[in-house]
Amino acid sequence: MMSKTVIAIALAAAGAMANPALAATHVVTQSGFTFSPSTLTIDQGDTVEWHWTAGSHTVTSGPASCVPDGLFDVPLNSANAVQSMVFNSAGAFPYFCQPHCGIGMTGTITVNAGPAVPTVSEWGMIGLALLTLTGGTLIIRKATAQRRALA
Ligand SMILES: [Cu+2]
Repeated sequence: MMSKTVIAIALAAAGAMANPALAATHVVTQSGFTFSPSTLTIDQGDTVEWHWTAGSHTVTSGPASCVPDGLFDVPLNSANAVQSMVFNSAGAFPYFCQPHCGIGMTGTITVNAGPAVPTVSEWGMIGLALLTLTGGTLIIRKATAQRRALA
């Protein structure tokens, strides 16, 4: 049934547009010789901010064996009190503080894969297909229904 397919696509498109994947910012605080929280799970595209409180530290990517893997390595000290990183790839990202890794100043950011979001050109094609199939009436009806549902 053509009309059911069109409605399904329109609903999916409206739903995705009403609830865009909002990137969040998470804070990891340096507390003594620990990162708090030491393990953090985030979504793809989220930002992690490391906040310094005292001493001289680093945020250095690499496993708890304290060998840098070269992904990132930034100071966390009075002159660099906030370090911010965006994680665009899914996976586990262990890190440590270079001076204090040996006494367990380590952490891990786990990045969950986000849902596949259509690209701008894909949205354009969906819109064009809907206009072609419906002459625009279905989109207007759906938009009106959505506004009523939100009110
Ligand atoms: Cu440290």
